[in-house]
Amino acid sequence: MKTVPDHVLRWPKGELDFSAGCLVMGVLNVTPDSFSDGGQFLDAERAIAHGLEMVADGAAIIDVGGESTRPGSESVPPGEQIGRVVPVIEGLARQTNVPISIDTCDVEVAQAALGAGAAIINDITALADEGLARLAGEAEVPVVLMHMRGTPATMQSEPHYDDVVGEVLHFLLERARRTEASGIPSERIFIDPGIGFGKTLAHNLSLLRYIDRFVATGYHVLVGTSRKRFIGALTGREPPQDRVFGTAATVALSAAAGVSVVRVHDVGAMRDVVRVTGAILGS
Ligand code: HH2
Repeated sequence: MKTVPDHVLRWPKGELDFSAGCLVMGVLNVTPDSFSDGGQFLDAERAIAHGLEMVADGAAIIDVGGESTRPGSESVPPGEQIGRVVPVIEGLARQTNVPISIDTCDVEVAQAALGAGAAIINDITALADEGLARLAGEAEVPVVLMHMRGTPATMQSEPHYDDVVGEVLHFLLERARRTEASGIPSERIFIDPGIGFGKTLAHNLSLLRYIDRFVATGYHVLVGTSRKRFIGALTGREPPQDRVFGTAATVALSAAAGVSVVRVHDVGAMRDVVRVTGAILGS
């Protein structure tokens, strides 16, 4: 087992201070069709304004994406993703020092985003493309490795695991070690169980129930539950914007288990949740 991650993570393009506990990553989808905020921030000026609002609300990272990965979604060509995200990243990078992550599995998109000022790569395919691992190593940026079963188009068709926690953990550890072997130091690697990506309600609940096993690996852990469908299934809440309190339960438990970052839409509310949780824990 590894040691607990250091409190301040520094790299050439940014830093993250974990000394007060769990940090909040704000979601900024520059897409017409994301499950929760699709179409709201396709206009670059509106997206930048929303990003800055999330910074003011306490976001420690802004996660910019140009492609929806909701269940059933189809991929968007790299050129189109670049056209959506680059102006937004440039605008945000000019106006805030908060690190910006690019949510992509495409090398071309990641390269353009890093050029525009992004400082973290968030990859839902856990660097399946080794070119992306090389790029992250050369750019010396942290990476988020997320677990997914299948692709967004197919992932929710009867996902099956014998031991979901063990299998997801095994996959992420294997990818994290491969990423370290490609030259990215362990403290810059975040692992993420990929809530809702090829998982049933029961799978999502098991992964959250045993999230401490992910934390025990010593890698930083990132969890993205915000407004997701499983919360709707548990609460009967529709539309996704009505799932804030359900999200809060997952955020409090994640923070209490030692998760480093929660990826959320409702930044101000979830910042309060992690603050109070952290204070109770004494961090
Ligand atoms: N979830 C989504 C997208 N990217 N990245 C990480 N690391 N972890 C996640 O859980 C995660 C993610 C899906 O949520 P959202 O971006 O709100 O929706 P959409 O994919 O429809 O744009």
